[in-house]
Amino acid sequence: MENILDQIALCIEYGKINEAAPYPPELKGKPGADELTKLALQQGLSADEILNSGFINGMNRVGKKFSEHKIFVPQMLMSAKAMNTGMEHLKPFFKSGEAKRKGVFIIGTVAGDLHEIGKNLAAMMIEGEWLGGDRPGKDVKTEKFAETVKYYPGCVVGLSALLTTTMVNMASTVSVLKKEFPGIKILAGGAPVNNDFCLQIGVDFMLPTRKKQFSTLINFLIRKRISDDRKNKKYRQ
Ligand code: B12
Repeated sequence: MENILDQIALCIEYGKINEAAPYPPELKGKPGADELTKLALQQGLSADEILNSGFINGMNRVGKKFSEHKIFVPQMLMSAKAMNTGMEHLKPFFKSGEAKRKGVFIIGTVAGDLHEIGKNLAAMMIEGEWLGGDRPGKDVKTEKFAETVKYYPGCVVGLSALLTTTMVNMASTVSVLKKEFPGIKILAGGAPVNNDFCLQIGVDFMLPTRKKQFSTLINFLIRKRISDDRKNKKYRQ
C-alpha cells in the first residue's frame, strides 16, 4: 500500500480531482486529490509536506512527461485542476500567519503566460505571513500592473513567469514600472527565472531555493517595510 503522499502525487500526475471524477478511467471510484489531501491533514501531515512531497512532486512528473511528449495540454490542465482542488484544503494553513495588513503586495503572471498555480501559492504565503495581497491575475499586461501600482502607492510587486518565451515580457514590465515608479521594489519568481536574469533586468529580489524561499522573501519584505517606516520617521535614525 503506497503512502498517502505518493497517492496524492499520483492523483496530481494523472489529474484525478476527486472520487466522483470519471477521469482518468483507471482511477474511477478511487479517492482523488480532494479526499486524500483532507485525509492527509487529518492524519497529521503538515501542509508543507503535502505541498512538496505530494503536489509539487506530482507536478514535476507532469512537466517531465510533457517535455518528453508523453502527455499533452489537456492532461496538464487536469493535473492543474487536481492540484488547485487539493490546495483549497491547504490554504487556511498558509494563511494562518499574522492577519494585520502591513502593506500591499501585488502579484501577477506576466503577459502571455497563463500559469497561475505558483504565483497563487506565493500570494497565499505572503498574504498569510506579512502583507495583504492584491492579485492582478494571469496574463497581465504592463499597463494593468502600472494601473494597480498607482492604486496602491508604496506596494511591492511580484512577477511570475513559467515560460522562457514570456520572460522577455517580465523584462519589459520591470523596465516600465521602474521608470514610472522610481524606488519601487520588484520580486520575480517562476521556474525559468534565475539570478543572472534578475540582475540583468533590474529585479530587486528573487527566491534562491524552494526550501527557504518564503522565509527569505518575508524577511526581504520586512526589511523593505522597516526602511519605508524609517523614511516616514517612524523610527529614530
Ligand atoms: C500546470 C502546467 C500548465 C497548465 C497551467 C494551469 C494553471 N492554471 O496554472 C497549462 C495546461 C495551462 C499549461 C500550459 C502551457 N504550458 Co505549462 N506547465 C505546467 C506544469 C506541469 C506545472 C506548473 C506548476 O503549476 N508548477 C507548480 C508550481 C507550484 O510551481 P511554480 O509555478 O514553479 O511556482 C513555484 C516557484 O517558482 C515560485 N514562484 C512562482 N512564481 C512566483 C512569483 C513570485 C513573485 C515569487 C516570489 C515566487 C514565485 O513559487 C512556487 C512555489 O514553489 C509545468 C511543468 C513544471 N513541473 O513546472 C509546465 C511548463 C511550465 N509548461 C510548459 C509549456 C511549454 C506550456 C505551453 C506552451 C504548452 C503548449 N504547447 O500549449 C502552454 C503555455 C500556455 C501559456 N500561454 O501560458 C513548459 C515550459 C517550458 C519553458 N521553459 O518555456 C513546462 C516547464 C513543461 C515542460 N517541461 O516542458 N501549463
